Amino acid sequence: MKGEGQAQVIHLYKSSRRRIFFAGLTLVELTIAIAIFVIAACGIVSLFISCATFTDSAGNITRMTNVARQELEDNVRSANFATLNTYSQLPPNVPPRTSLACYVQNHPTVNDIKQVIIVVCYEEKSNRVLGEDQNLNGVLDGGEDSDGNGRLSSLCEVATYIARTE
Ligand SMILES: [Ca+2]
Ligand SMILES: [Ca+2]
Repeated sequence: MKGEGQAQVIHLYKSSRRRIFFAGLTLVELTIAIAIFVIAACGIVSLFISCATFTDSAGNITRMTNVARQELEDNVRSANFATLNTYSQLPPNVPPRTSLACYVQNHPTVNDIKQVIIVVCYEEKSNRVLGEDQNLNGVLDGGEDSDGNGRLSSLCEVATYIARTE
């Protein structure tokens, strides 16, 4: 008798659990669950897109800084010290959608040293121009000098001093 009662209790317990398990979700609960899932999914997708954009920009900055470094090695270091002056280059000498400007100025106190700053500006896939040269002509035009230093500026710059060797 005791065993039979215990079996009934177990049966009732199992059937109530099964009823709760198979009761399913109401429409409101389902709607809320889907809304939470959609919001979370949108956040994750936008995070992935942002990460891809930042990675692309970082790669471009590295490539364009290397363009500036290559210009320094190829043209500036081998140039005649006396005739080395400010100049700019446009494609095909530099990659497409890119401008390069080389600023040369005499050292304020030492005659035989010149400061050289090579600035590379470029247009990203999103049509955003990185650097102040908004029209990519290698020249500082009106309204482009946003930091007021009197020359083109960019994240992709290489600066050095060249000394007279002859
Ligand atoms: Ca310009
Ligand atoms: Ca500037």
